[in-house]
Amino acid sequence: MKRPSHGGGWQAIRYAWRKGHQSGGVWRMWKAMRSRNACKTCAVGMGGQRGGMVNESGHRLEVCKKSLQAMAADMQGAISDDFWSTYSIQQLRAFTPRQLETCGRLARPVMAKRGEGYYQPIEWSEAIDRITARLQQLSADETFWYFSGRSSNEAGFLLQLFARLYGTNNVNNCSYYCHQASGVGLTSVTGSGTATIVLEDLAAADLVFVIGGNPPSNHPRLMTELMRVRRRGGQVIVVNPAIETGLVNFKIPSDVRSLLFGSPIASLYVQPHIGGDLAFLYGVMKGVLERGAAGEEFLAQHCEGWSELRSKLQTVSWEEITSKSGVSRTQIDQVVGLYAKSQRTIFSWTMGITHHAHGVQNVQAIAALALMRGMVGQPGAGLAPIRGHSNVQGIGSVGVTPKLKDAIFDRLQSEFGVQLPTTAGLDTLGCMEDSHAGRLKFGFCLGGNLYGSNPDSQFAEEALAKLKTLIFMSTTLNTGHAHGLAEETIILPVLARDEEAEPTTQESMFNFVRMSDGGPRRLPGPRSEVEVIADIAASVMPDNSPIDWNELRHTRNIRQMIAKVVPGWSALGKIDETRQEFQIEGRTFHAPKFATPDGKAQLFTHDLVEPLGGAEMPAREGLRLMTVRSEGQFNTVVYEEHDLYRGQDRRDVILIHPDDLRALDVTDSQQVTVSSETGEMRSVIARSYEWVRTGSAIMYYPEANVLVPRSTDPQSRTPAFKGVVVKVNAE
Ligand SMILES: Nc1nc2c(c(=O)[nH]1)N[C@H]1C(S)=C(S)[C@@H](COP(=O)(O)OP(=O)(O)OC[C@H]3O[C@@H](n4cnc5c(=O)[nH]c(N)nc54)[C@H](O)[C@@H]3O)O[C@H]1N2
Ligand SMILES: Nc1nc2c(c(=O)[nH]1)N[C@H]1C(S)=C(S)[C@@H](COP(=O)(O)OP(=O)(O)OC[C@H]3O[C@@H](n4cnc5c(=O)[nH]c(N)nc54)[C@H](O)[C@@H]3O)O[C@H]1N2
Ligand SMILES: [Mo]
Repeated sequence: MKRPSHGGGWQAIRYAWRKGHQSGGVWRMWKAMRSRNACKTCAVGMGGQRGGMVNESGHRLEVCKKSLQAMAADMQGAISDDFWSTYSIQQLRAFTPRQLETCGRLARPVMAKRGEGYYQPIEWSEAIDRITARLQQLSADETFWYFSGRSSNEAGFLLQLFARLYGTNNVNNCSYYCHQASGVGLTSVTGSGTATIVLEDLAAADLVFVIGGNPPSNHPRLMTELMRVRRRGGQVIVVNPAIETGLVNFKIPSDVRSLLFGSPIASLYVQPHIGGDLAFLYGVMKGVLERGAAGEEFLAQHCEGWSELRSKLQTVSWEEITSKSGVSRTQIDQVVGLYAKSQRTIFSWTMGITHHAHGVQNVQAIAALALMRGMVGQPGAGLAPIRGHSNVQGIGSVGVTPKLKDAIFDRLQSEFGVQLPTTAGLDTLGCMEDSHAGRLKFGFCLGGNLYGSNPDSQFAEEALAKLKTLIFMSTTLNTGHAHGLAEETIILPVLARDEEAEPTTQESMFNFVRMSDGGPRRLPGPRSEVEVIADIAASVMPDNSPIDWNELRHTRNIRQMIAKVVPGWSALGKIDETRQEFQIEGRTFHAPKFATPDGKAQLFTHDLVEPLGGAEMPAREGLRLMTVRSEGQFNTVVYEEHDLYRGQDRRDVILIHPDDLRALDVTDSQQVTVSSETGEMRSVIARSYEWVRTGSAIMYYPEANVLVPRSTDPQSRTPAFKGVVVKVNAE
């Protein structure tokens, strides 16, 4: 398979037609895509109020392959009852992620008991009775509650409320494996953990940094904005150890000129070492300082910590910067040149920044670089972590975190007369570790694939196997349902957000909360997430609860509660009448007044991190591995085995620079064993890949999680999914 010269284009449009036909006709798909429901994939923030396939700032029609894939998956037929007696769990374990996803929609509750070898369909009432009995036997801190960012604000709020009234703070969401470092980093700097800008700001920026992300595949709608920046004569600087096709040239399907001729995206492409961003960012800061381009007045008036940072920049040597970053002085100077000229710069980043043991430091350094030239706190400039799951931000806002914000905690207690637990709650990896140690007995997963998304797959499987009971609320099958089983595992089939009888709400990455209308159910079996959670809660706490769980079977009543307790969300109380989306107060900074106690932004100073294994590690001793998504997957859900933009026809590959392959004495497409301190993968195909920098290698997640150690960033507890040292040996 050849690597294409551009991303997007006709292939995306052809794909849309094909998917349309597969899901019962192009018209059926068109209607589903145009319904007023927030997009199911990334969090760039589409749809809802404005109808599907329209972007957040305007009314422009956008085509995104990912949302078509997610939609087509939800439009599949039901898994039939005889499926469960035909395929044993052993057989399901041999299914690929793609095969599991395409088995169809989950339509009946099923249960697997260890030793029986098969899942068996059970009635809803039996499922709820069993869950109730288990919870009544356990003490609350023997349980944990994991949430993926696919569910609604209402389902998230309700389940965390139940878990806390049951008595535990072991409540967390997939953000701990994703943007937690952005949340922690940004909060430490601006006092608020999310983007400081709105989508319109991108239309005013003259320079955009895209650091550690692959938006052509993962946030395709952002590509339109990047194209426009270039068309206006602005610049885009990409920082990524790998050259991603679509970041060089992209054909935007909804733009005729771009579709025909392609749009250049990166004006400058910087390839640091994996993990070399911190040193690179310090290099740019040092360059800005030396050039006299620092905004001294802004720094004095609106920031704390400048004198420490300035002396660090004065003393750190260029030699240390270039060796630890892997970026030449000449290239750093080019970046400094573009940045020093810019009036309005936006810094965006994703997992290449957060999936490191120094993820928070990376984010603080990006923010410091921005603040150095006053690029936070004015329109058209700012900080934008590009979020993952479509509602991961909302789930966090409404309280799905181990520690509730003080304001939510206080208001819940005072407004509703409830008693909340004060014990420390566990984060996601903490739950896995405590399960492994036998301290936890019961897990509840609202969506997601906890097994598949974890580092150290072997450990994850063992940890979940030690649980007595594991409950999933899911729409389709994934590897977790085959590999991550407890003594007793129950899967409850739920509706997707566009099939809900009642509206739900989601929050976009730019802090807009909007309503999804829901829609007609496609299958008779699955139930609404909110109804199921309310039923379980009512059954576990029948009489002695100050909360009327039956009332909370209706999403409108949950919204009333959220509006009362979550700061900045009061407009949610009126959204059923107004249907008006709203922006959460206090998060966008268009003036340099920050949400910190003194209103100033905080600058942090760091020691530069040495790339794993040392900057000069020879290939024979090890390669730095990043585990990434392909064009055809959404997290642990794989829709296509090939990776279009990287020109790969299969997933069991490791992409290595040709110079490193030569040093390893391995030829293109030869079989190799890849090993790390954590695990080993045999029969991997080594591919010669000139677009990754030497010393680095690429493999696909979730399969490569066998190799990823459980080392985390101490500040955010995010695993270093992009910081793994592996050895590659020919077989
Ligand atoms: N189609 C699709 N869309 C998605 C998802 C999906 O799986 N599929 N997932 C959603 C979710 S939950 C998320 S979090 C986002 C993820 O969006 P991304 O962060 O774009 O996803 P990854 O595939 O993890 O890509 C990481 C990128 O970082 C680069 N990188 C790796 N290590 C480093 C490093 O040390 N420094 C720098 N500068 N770059 C590095 C890689 O080369 C790659 O281009 O996408 C969301 N959208
Ligand atoms: N090695 C490595 N590991 C990683 C990453 C990496 O880059 N490298 N990325 C990390 C990141 S950024 C993330 S966000 C996590 C992802 O972690 P998770 O969110 O846990 O995983 P997903 O694969 O997105 O979960 C998909 C499943 O959600 C269910 N689902 C889909 N829609 C709905 C719905 O509407 N309701 C409910 N209840 N269920 C639904 C389906 O059953 C589907 O199989 O993985 C992390 N793990
Ligand atoms: Mo994510």
